Amino acid sequence: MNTASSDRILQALEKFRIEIPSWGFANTGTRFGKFIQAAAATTTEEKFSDAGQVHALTGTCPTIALHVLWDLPNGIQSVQDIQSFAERSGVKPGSINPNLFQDQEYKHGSFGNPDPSIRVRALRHTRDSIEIARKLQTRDISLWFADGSNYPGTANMRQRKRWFEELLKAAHADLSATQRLLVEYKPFEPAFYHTDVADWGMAVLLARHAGPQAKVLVDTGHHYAAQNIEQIVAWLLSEEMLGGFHFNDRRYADDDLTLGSIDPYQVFRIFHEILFYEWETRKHADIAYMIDQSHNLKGKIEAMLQTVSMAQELFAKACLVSHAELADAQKRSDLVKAESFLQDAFATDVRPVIQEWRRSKGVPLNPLDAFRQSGYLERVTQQRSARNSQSVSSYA
Ligand code: RM4
Ligand code: MN
Ligand code: MN
Repeated sequence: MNTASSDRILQALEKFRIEIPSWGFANTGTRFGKFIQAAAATTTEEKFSDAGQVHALTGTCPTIALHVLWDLPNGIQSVQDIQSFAERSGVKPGSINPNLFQDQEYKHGSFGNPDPSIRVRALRHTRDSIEIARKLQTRDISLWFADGSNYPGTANMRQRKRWFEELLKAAHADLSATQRLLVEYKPFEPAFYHTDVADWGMAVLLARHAGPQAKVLVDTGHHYAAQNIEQIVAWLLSEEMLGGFHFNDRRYADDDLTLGSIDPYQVFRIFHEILFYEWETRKHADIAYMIDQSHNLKGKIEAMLQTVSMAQELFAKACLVSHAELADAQKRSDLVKAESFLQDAFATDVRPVIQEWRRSKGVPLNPLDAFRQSGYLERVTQQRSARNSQSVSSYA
């Protein structure tokens, strides 16, 4: 690789940050059961500690996404605890995720629930979450709704859309100038007939209706199998509606597998669309890169380290595409040449440059090896195993 290319990667890595989810360090499972890991985090403090390890070893993950119900059990009263965990662990709170799906009251939905008192409750929780984000000085409030129905004829879809419009607008009115609402979509699960915010088009309409600080969040696992996600990304960029990502990989549905484990080329193509947009428009795409994975078989910290390295690699590869040459080949409809710019970039081994960057940052050249040698896992396994053997109940 020539110096210009490696400089490009080094510069890009300097700006590349990815947020890790607190729930990725806790015990999780499938709907058939949960396999407990002796080293899993059972308290928010432990989740911060594990996230701190990932950041210390990669230099790339300074923030941790929080789920209000799981990490701030006393709502706004828990803010002080979060602040002290953040100080101790060296990672700051990141996006705040209200939980509008787990309480029994949300059985028939939250913002789309036909019972007005449940809708009021859901809005109150969202407003509290905005307040929590303000107190923690974090920018994004990330909304995912499980709302939907299982059988035809059981829900008034148009009415529910109106309730979503109304409540998202009310939530938006609470934002301070620098905050954002991110609206995530998902085609199915847990509802299996209709989901209220099922795709990016619905998310865009709702976000636009809510106000200028509402944007769309793309969870890469929330699409039908053959969908062209990078085209969705390109459209959202062109509409200035792309707010962030929940990265993970999938084979069948919302599998939450390790990023790039199934289809690394797709993640590369997503990064490419973003960088191509930035080159063409000379604008900075202000996107929150976040991971949404919770592993029930792989070691949680190891899986996170693997993910962060993969994200860096795929982002670095995407940086190698020569935009001017690509645009020229596209103009001339030189299909083979145009495609080869992507293929060549994807085929390049960028790992030596990533190691060079790590050396310059004083972080280990191989974060996974360094983690295995650090003794952290053995230490927490000893400290946490007794508690983990008893905790089989909560999701995260
Ligand atoms: C959903 C969605 C949300 C996440 C929950 C746990 O499928 O991806 O972003 O918060 O799972
Ligand atoms: Mn998600
Ligand atoms: Mn998901």
